[in-house]
Amino acid sequence: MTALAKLVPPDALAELKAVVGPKGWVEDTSEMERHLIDERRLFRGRTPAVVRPATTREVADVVRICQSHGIPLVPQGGNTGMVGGATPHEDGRELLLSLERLNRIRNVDPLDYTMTAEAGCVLAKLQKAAEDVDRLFPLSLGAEGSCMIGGNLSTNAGGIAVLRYGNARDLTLGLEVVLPDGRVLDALTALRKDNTGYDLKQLFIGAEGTLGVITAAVLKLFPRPREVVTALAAVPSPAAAIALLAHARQSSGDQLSAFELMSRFALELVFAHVPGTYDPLAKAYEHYVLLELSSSDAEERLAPRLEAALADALERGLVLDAVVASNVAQAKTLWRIRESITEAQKSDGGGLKHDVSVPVSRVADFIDRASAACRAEEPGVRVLAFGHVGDGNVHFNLCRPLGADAKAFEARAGSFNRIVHDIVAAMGGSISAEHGIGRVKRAELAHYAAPLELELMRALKRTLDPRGIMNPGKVL
Ligand code: FAD
Ligand code: 2HG
Ligand code: ZN
Repeated sequence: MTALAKLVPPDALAELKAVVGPKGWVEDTSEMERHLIDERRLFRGRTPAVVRPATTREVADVVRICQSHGIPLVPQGGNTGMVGGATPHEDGRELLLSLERLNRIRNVDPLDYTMTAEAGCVLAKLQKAAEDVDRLFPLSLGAEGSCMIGGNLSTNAGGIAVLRYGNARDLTLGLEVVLPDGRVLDALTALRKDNTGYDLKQLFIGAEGTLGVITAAVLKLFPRPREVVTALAAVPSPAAAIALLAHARQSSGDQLSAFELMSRFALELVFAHVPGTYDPLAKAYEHYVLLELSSSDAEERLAPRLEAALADALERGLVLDAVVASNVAQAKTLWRIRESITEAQKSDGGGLKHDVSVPVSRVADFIDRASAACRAEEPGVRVLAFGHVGDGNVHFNLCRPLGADAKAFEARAGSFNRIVHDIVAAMGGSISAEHGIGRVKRAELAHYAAPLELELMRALKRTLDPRGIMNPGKVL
């Protein structure tokens, strides 16, 4: 008996193939390959087939058929997730549900400042569609050329613009969801205010495909920035970076739109592994901040404002040196350094990731304590701490000691997790600020979440998905 026949009875197979047609059904192993390895290459999953529905109706029919036969499904968007949530398990007992053909922009409404897009739309395409009508869709992350809005919403993605615009949840007005029994929850409202009972869409945002399949969303748009100014500032310490954050917020007329911390080690990894990147400052410093001001008013004159704020910070000892980008190309060069850190760590051989958040005021203390504790555990460990510190979100990543075996180092994830996450928990922080739980952090969620929280999460899962077909073994 084939793996497919073991999972899908013949009548269900015929029904599924009839629903999605030949373009929507993939069994060829080489074609399936790109769906089966996660972004970090932590998992290599198996599945007998990838199902690729092209409409909400098709998604609903696929889910209904699978539910009635008890066939588990793993939804997948751009497969850029960091926690293995979109990868099927190794036993091949799940179908992979790719949303990539469900990729129409249904409507862009500049008057309402909204856009209605299907789950498989690539994020960069949505940013462009908003720009085409002189609006901004502000969700922005390094993977924007390949991640999809359904995946962004299912992970409640953050990124570099959360400081001004909020995360994916904050950018969502309405949602269309196929429930685990195949019914379609049509909550595609563009309303800014709607207090008619429970806000059901929130259940599915950040649920990582465990409660249903997001098929479309109504997203918020904003005025398009016409004046943007970007700077890289060398700072003496993470504590100085946080003081600079408070200063820049106040002195910029509330125009601060991004504030990212990077260490010298992060920059060096990028310069070593990412062609075309180079140090924009003459001297090397231990810590850097990439900051950006933006305004929809073209006459705002943000550059002199930022220069004045940086000069003031220099006098106060919060900044050691800085470069303000004088054109768009220079700004892109600065952002490229920041956005390439993930790729650089991957080229260095991977390592461990802790996507954590603490109150903004405790970021520096967290980095100091976690770095010292990890170095005490393993003196040669290379700490790669960077991230969206304007939101209190640190990517506290670890690279193996030089010369050490990559797999052996990864195998120590459990001990490093405990060290880092205990410090986070003691500071009232979160063990997953933006990447989610997926498969990688399941045990960590079970360890750190309050029993009542876990009980409520399990009750929701049982109520919506009693047969457990939606992305089993993820999150809970
Ligand atoms: P996938 O990886 O395909 O799926 C993610 C999860 O959502 C899985 O559990 C999957 O089952 C589920 N899912 C996908 N689509 C649906 C759907 N339609 N309905 C229900 N469930 C679904 N993340 C951030 O938050 N901030 C960042 O700054 C950031 N930067 C990144 C930079 C790089 C270079 C990379 C590689 C990743 C980055 N990420 C970041 C992580 C990742 O890009 C985001 O989590 C992204 O939102 C995932 O989208 P995706 O379409 O690739 O989802
Ligand atoms: C980022 O902010 C992403 O660049 C990825 O969230 C972080 O690689 C990481 O750990
Ligand atoms: Zn991030």
